[in-house]
Amino acid sequence: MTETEGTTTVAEAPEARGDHVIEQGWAEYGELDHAIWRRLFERQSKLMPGRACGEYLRGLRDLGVAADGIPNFERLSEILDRATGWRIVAVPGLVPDEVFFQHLAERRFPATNWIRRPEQMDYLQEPDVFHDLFGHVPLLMSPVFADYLQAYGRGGLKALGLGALKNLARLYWYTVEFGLIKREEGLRVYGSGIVSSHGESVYCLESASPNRIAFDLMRIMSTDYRIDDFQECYFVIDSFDQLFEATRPDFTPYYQALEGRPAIEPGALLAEDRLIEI
Ligand code: HBI
Ligand code: FE
Repeated sequence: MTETEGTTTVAEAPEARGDHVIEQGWAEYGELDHAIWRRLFERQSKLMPGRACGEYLRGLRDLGVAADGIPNFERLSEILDRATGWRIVAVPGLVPDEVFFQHLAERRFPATNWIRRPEQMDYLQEPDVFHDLFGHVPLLMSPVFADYLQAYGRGGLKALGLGALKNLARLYWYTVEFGLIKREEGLRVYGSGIVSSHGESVYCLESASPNRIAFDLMRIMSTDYRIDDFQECYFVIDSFDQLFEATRPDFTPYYQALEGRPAIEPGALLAEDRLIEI
């Protein structure tokens, strides 16, 4: 059912509830949808060994996120639930912040149910089912990361209450979406925005142009980010435990300290930044 408000047409998903959850509509996917998934999956899977962290690779393997077509959320949720208590719910796209955080706080990952068009193979602004399933869901099989994302959801609800959403959204962006992690064998990717992007999976580890800065919570929560191009800086954690420990405390004093501080430009490099060499 579509209502037209003034000039814009607001497509109201008929079965959307207050939490914006809809049916995935797996049976409605056509051959083209599955063919786009297969192409994206094959191209990205080839890139991941040697680039994505071990927890991601094991999660992808254990989820059996099959190359043969868009997976069924219910089936994946059974596997995910057994591993870390998370489930996947279908949503029509980006949902309001408080709805998003509420889902995460209750271990539900909201995954978009549509897939990009052929002309969007290399880039699309809004997360589609490939970004959400291939990018986010495999790491949710890892207990420490699963705990972190639930803590992020709880923190988001609090940040909303304190008017500090911008600071917390930066943390999500520079960790969950574009985070790098240091390993014996070198830097590895854990960020979903990178893992689901063909170009950025290579760029983030090999290009000399972006800054790679050691994880620093206040620095990250002060730094703006771009949503329309490769990142100009990446933040590197030593371990998921480091990330989990750093974000365990109550953020209220952090938000107070950040109040009124000017944002740091994505490409800026500060004297106190500890640069990580590739
Ligand atoms: N909604 N479906 C969906 N997926 C997201 O990743 C998402 C969202 N709404 C808000 C949001 N992300 C971010 O703006 C918050 O992390 C701040
Ligand atoms: Fe995402």
